[in-house]
Amino acid sequence: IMSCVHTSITGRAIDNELLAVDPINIRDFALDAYGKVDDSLYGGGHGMLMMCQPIYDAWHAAQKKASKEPALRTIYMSPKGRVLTQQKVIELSTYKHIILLCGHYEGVDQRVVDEIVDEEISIGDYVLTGGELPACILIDAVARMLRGVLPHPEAIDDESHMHGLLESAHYTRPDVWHGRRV
Ligand code: 4G0
Repeated sequence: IMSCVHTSITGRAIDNELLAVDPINIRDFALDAYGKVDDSLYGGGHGMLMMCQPIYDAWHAAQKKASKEPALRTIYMSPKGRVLTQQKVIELSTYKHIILLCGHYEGVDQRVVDEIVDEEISIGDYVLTGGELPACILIDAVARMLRGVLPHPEAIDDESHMHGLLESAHYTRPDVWHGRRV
């Protein structure tokens, strides 16, 4: 599911060691033989939730991998979070390490969220089956803000210029196409 980050500009950033993405499978931290990481809702109700223990153990493993210093930020990809903005993307691009927690089903037991998560981020007001695609989107948006990732960095960094690019139409050759002039 995370293979998209290895394509195109983010793929080249990974090859050039400007960016590293290291997925950790929470199922590997299950204690039983079946790899059980989910359970039914406490007190009843439909749906499944991800359990505290496998997530907490996976988070510890991620922190250990993120060099000796602790990861600077743990972000939970959740439709309940604040919607991602370019300003937030720029802020996140200043962190050396980010742990992205991706839940499935109805999300994650709130106690482990309270224990490990610094910030809850959404990519938009809709629900997906898991947080991995939102994580890929956050990774892509942050990656393009890192020095050396974009071939023409003058096209990004200052926001006024970015707004200019978003607001006006742009053209390339040929100067007439399907009867439409540049
Ligand atoms: C946490 C993020 C995670 C809670 C994740 C679902 C959309 C987004 C998940 C839930 C996600 C987003 C409460 C259903 C996993 N879907 N918009 N799915 N609930 O960023």
